[in-house]
Amino acid sequence: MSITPHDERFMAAAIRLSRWHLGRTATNPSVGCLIVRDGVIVGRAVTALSGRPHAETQALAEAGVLARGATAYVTLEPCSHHGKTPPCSEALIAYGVARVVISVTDPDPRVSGRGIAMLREAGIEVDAGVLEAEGRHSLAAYLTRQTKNRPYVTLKLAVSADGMIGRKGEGQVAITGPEARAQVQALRAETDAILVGIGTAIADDPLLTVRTPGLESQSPIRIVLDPSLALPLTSKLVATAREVSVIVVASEEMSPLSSDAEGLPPSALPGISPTGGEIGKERDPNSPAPDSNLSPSVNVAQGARPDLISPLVGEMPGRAEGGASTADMDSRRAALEAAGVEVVHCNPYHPEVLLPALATRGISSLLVEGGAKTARLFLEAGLVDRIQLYQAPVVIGGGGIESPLDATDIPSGFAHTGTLMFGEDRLDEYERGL
Ligand code: AOF
Ligand code: ZN
Repeated sequence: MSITPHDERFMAAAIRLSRWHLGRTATNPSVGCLIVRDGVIVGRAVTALSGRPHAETQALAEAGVLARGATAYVTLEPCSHHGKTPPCSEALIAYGVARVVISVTDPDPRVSGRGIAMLREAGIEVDAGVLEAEGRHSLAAYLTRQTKNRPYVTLKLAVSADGMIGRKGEGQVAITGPEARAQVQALRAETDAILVGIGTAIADDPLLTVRTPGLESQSPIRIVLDPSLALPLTSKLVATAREVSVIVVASEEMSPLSSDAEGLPPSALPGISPTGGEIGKERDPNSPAPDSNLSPSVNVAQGARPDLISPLVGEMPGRAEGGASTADMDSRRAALEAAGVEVVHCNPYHPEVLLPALATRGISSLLVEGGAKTARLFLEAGLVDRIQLYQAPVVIGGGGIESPLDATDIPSGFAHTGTLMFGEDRLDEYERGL
């Protein structure tokens, strides 16, 4: 049977449904499933919070006997593996579904075409690739982590009419209005982690949580690039670290492992990469990193390009990078950890090392929120997938901090994918292909 406009309409609805649990299904993708019989939806579901049960089994349970002879619309190929739950393909077969329409095939090596094969072998008609671009879009975080071993990175910038993102020495300056801020809260809620540089963490003292009523529990993990552990204990981030996780990414030189090793750089330690075994480690910083059970980030870390040394060095004027004594560092680390902050050691200036390490921890989507230097770091590394550029009518005037980009100098490779207005503010979105 060929694809009909009805198929596309139901798939569009399944994709919309899938977005309900975006960012709330752990490492599992948020998948939408509709069971349609004679043009009527008799079962619908999205992957459950935390990732299980999968969408299909719930939708089938709702449809019950009505699933026999029906068509299932699924945004991702039904799974074929016996994981924590039995395979969805088996369930679709058992319920007697006649046809399965799929948007995106699953790159998970345990599935990857086998789900479709199982269905076809059982005599079920399968059509894949329906609204594939839209489907891939809704699964961008999952697909990026699966296929690129890193999170999907969104860079959000709010720029004034005169091209500024803030004012020097003034902390948080309101650039966008309440409607745009509410939209950013919604974006945070569907994102696994949010990242800022230490300059922004100190200057703005941001909370980086979701405060929209009803969405408070969806705050992302908060990450600060903080080479020399300068995050003040009095900051809002540290004060709330026990409610919403905070990870501080410090230089490897600041690692207790590094100082234990009598001057050897961490990468020279046998079997221990600059990142592997560090970023995913348990809280005790004095425990030796295991040299077995290293995370997949090891290879990436060892292949790190040293030429990407950072424009971020100097983000903290007057603070000599690595100038603090070991004892000083140890006590700062201990104080941060006592406050509930997790300190990990990974070169904060090498996103191509940090991102795989975050993916290994199950982070599939990352929102880079500031400041200008951190934005440049990710842009220059070519590790931004989507740019959300808010342009506000506000004028900052003298003492402004220049935006790293505006609508006229979006890096090549990005396509303009839409414009929306939030009050007086204009949001332009640019994306690179997945
Ligand atoms: C589906 N429907 O709703 C989702 C699927 O750890 P497990 O056993 O839950 O398996 C995780 C994998 O299942 C994940 O990597 C992806 O391949 C698939 N997710 N599959 O049939 C769903 N969320
Ligand atoms: Zn499944």
